[in-house]
Amino acid sequence: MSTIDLQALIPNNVDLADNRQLQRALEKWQPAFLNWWNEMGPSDFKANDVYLRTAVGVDASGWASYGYTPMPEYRWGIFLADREENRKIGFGDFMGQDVWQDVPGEYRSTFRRLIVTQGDTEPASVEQQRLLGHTAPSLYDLRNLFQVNVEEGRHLWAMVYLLHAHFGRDGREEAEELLERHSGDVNKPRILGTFNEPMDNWLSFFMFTYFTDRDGKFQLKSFAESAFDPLARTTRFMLTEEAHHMFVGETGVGRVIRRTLEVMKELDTDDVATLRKAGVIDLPTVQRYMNYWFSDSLDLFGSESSSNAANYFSNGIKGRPDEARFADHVESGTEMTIQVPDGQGGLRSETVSVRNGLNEVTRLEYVKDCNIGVTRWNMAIKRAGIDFELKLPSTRFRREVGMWAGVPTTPEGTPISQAEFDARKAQWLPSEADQAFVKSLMQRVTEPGKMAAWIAPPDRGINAQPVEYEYVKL
Ligand code: BYC
Ligand code: FE
Ligand code: FE
Repeated sequence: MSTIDLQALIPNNVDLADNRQLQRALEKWQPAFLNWWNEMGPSDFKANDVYLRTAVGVDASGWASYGYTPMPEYRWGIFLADREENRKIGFGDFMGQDVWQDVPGEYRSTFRRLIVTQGDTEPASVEQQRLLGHTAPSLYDLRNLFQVNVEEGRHLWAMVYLLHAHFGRDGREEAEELLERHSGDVNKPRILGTFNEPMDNWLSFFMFTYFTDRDGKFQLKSFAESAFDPLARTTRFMLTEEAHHMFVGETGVGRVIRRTLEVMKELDTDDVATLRKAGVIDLPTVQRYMNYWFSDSLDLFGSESSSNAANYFSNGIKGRPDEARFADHVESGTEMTIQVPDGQGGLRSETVSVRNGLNEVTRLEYVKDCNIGVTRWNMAIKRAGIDFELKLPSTRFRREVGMWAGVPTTPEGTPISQAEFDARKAQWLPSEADQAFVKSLMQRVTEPGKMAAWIAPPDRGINAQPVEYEYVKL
């Protein structure tokens, strides 16, 4: 097991104290990070005590400690999962060889770009969510928002550690730039599309943590297979934190639905205007927000056919999520079929090598995982005796990256004309009126245990505390 230094300026289990040069470089980056947190992180609430969990180790049982902390004093640390003795590369052309403790020169720029792309999303999400604290539907939710935010901050530290430790001066420059690009900034935007989308309401926050943090899960799982062992170990530990982010999303959307169902039964209606007047979010609107964030997140997997993806896999840089579950770990000469637009308003099948199709393989695994929560939400709707079913749209719907980019389709994935898409868009995606309505519900609730009228209380509190616990001391 690795030794854990919690007293250090930067808590870590990577023996930072033994590498003075690296330690100094990271200690120099630390004030820049804190400065970024203060300027671009959660707006206000800096002095408030928040009931947060902090990573203090990597043991499955006791990795987290809970307690009150003002966010700027959170102990952002560097934690890698324990090293696996004799770990071998599990896929691609170097399958079976020893994993790498350092980056081979020929893959340096590829690794750097991937680590920077991953790192960029972490602070980007904090920036996107910075104003949400002002409209939290409860103290419980406020705490969860801040928990997600500080952990995304730690995920940035995880990537910055790799950049500093393995990429020399280039890595240090990239680490600085990670604090200089900003979500939605016209001159210096974040790298990936979704992370520049504005977020001004909690329904979007829950959809984002359900769908977009889940892209994080799948990308991190792919990195957890990497031949570059420090990357694999870093991302393995990040995944333990990630689970909570998706929990916030799944239970958040679930609670919105539960509250709507209560009012639908109480008033015995599914009339949208009546429900909105009663202050809850009608199910068709939930569906439209789901369509929006799901399709946005699909783009994050890249193009259906990608020579980049083939290169990552062949060279052991990035595997498939849970690589061990696949039968063939080399995929040399194997093929798969993808659906592409035929350019005449229809679709046709195209054969590509599995290596080129890996983004699509990962995307389809992701869709399966997304469906688990949707099924649970539908079960609640069914139990309430209401005839309505939420449904993920086709992976062809509203894409901006890949083969289907810019091809208008119905949510079922049937290609249609732009004119038809524009005419029906308000049925499928949040309209301005939907957005204005959802935003109008966003009023903060600060009494412990109390919830805004549009969301049901959670089943239980955090870390065995009651729901009425004072999760944030305002
Ligand atoms: N937006 O060959 P292609 C998370 C670029 S979320 C803009 O298909 P590839 C989190 C692409 O870079 C997880 N550009 O792409 C969640 C390429 O550019 P170049 C984040 C895009 O390389 C919530 C070109 O288009 N982690 O952790 O096969 C809260 C051709 O594309 C986009 C990662 O993404 C896009 N959506 O795959 C907090 C992992 N998609 O090379 C955190 C690291 C593609 O032509 N990234 N492009 O200049 C990767 O593994 C890959 O870059 C991608 C793309 C999977 C994203
Ligand atoms: Fe993250
Ligand atoms: Fe996350």
